[in-house]
Amino acid sequence: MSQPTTAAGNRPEHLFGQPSEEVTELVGDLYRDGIVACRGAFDREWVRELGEDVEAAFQDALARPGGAVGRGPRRHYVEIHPEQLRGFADLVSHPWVTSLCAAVLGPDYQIVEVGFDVPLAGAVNQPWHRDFPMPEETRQTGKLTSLAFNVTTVDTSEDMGPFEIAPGTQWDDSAEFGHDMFPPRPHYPRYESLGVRKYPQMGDISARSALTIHRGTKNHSQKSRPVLVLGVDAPGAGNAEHHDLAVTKGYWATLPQEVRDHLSCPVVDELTPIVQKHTIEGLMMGDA
Ligand SMILES: O=C(O)CCC(=O)C(=O)O
Repeated sequence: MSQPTTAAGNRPEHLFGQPSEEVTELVGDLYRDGIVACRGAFDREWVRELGEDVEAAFQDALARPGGAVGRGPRRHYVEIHPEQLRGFADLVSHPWVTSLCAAVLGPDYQIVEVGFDVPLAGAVNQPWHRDFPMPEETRQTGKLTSLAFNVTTVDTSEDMGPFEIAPGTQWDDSAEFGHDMFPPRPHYPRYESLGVRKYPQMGDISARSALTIHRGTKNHSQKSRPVLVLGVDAPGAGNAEHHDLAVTKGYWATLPQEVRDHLSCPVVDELTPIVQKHTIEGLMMGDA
């Protein structure tokens, strides 16, 4: 059993436009670590509202067949439509989000996914994983073609089973990864030695490559730890086909042009609740 090799790129040679020094440094950190964060991007009141909207969407999804998908025991994932969140336009207009997307993915970046993970009390360690296989373009050129933003709706503490991520492993490449996403168990010591647990607080945003190897850990508390997921693609990255984002005509009319420019989803009379299709089969059983 051999350890993973590292793909071509871990330097941000693919910056779009002429970002400020601050954004250039941020992109450098993202290319190096596979994850970056913006502390206190929103106030707690904004996050409380987000938490209410996520909870309402979660209850709605649980009540519908196929409304929520398992991500392991006592863990759920739900994909939703943007207008289910009162704060959607604020989030996707936040300068930290827009400048990072533009610099990494280019000016025509596309929002392809809005959803949330809910690890409940009793959720167990997930297997180490990435969220999808490494795209051929990334393997060949070292260029990241998508970003996943996360916004916690609660203050994270150690007992809540924090998100754990192994910085730098977005470039790991191995024929031994199950489904090109799951490092086999003999690789675990590498991820355990690199792994960093994250304790985001209400108002923080993180951005990561979904390729950076990570896992949700065991929730020892009685609390759930809902976290919003915003998926953004470079043009042609292809993740939109795994998602069912749509907006109503009425909602579209309220959106500023700068937000519309990054939503290429259908504009419809009425929303259809999303039947989840982004299953990650290897996560269903949990790990330990
Ligand atoms: O626990 C988390 O915050 C993330 C869970 C996760 O990585 C997943 O379900 O794919």
